[in-house]
Amino acid sequence: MQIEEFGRILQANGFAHGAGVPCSYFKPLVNYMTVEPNLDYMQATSEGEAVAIASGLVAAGKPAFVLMQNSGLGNAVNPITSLVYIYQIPVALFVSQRGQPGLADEPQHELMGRITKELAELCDLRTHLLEPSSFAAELASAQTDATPAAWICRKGTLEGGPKAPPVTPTLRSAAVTPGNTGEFVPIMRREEAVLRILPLLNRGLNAGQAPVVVSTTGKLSRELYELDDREHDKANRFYMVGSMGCAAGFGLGIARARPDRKVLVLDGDGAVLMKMGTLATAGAMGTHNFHHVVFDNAAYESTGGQRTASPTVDFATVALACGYRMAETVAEPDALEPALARHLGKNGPTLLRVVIKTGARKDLGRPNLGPKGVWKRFTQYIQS
Ligand SMILES: Cc1ncc(C[n+]2csc(CCOP(=O)(O)OP(=O)(O)O)c2C)c(N)n1
Ligand SMILES: [Mg+2]
Repeated sequence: MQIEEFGRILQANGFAHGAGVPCSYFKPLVNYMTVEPNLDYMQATSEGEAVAIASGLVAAGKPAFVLMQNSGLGNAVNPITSLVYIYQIPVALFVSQRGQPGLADEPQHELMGRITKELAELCDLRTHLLEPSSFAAELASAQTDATPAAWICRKGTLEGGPKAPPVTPTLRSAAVTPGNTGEFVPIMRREEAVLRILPLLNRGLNAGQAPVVVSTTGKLSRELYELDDREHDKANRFYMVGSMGCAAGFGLGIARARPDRKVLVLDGDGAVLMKMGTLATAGAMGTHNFHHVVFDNAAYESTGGQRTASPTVDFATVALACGYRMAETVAEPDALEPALARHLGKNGPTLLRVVIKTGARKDLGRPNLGPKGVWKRFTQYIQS
């Protein structure tokens, strides 16, 4: 299939955005996108992150596709099963088939080459072989049915296109210093910290000017919901369940789709460590409306308080080293809200690390909207 035809079908179905990790089978497409101004492509650090970014774009009303080698389907299984599946997000996944049975290939592709189609089907993706004769109709019907779908791309299916223009990047090596340094002693529990930033989450809500808030899986989302959503409907909230580590990628997708809105991701140390590559993606994209807060209790608290690697990881320094424009750490209760207000007032990406104690209420509830309810309320809010 000539790449111009493939690109034409994507655009005819409203696709202007994609994210992914390359495979040599997609070289024609990635090259083509470097010269095709109507297709915006984000280089992700993992296929799971690409799925999260594409999901954020779709949530904000922009059809989005993902490119991945079939080896990366393994990296994406969790976001597919616990993000795409539960909300039935109609992302379009293009999965190359290295190790296709009958073709000589490297040993690392053999097993995945054999199970690619079955694995995609097991993940409840509507699965097709990419063929020039049927692709346009299949893509159109997946979009009409709002169904997540995967196309398996075999060697040579996509062809033609331009050569990639030569790039000579300048690589950066620089000492970075966060807005503040030192040792920080945890004082607040997570719920108190969340309570203190609520006014900033809600400011301008009725005028459509509040930040769009994405919160990570676990007790943080449950606390945020209990504090002011259960009783007072807050449509600007997306509570992620599962897809650990994907809140930032999802927020980046929304931020890309809606440059006019501030996106605030409330994350956990364990979740950030799981997909720390997303800090690099955020820095590389330089997304001006992306603001990241990491509630750092040095623990996987939601699963019982097991220790994370965070005491030796300064997320503020890591974020700056990844290209964030501003990063600092806060532990003092009275300093938290002013610090976040300062971040929201600056161009992103910014990162605020909030040092907290472990501990949560015993009777913590769960959003009674359910995932589908959260999705419906949130997408209506952001797309209106
Ligand atoms: C891929 C995946 N692995 C493990 C889990 C189980 N899990 C749910 S929440 C959580 C801890 C998250 O830790 P952190 O982000 O630091 O948040 P905290 O609970 O400390 O607020 C874990 C391990 C999961 N949901 N998904
Ligand atoms: Mg934690």
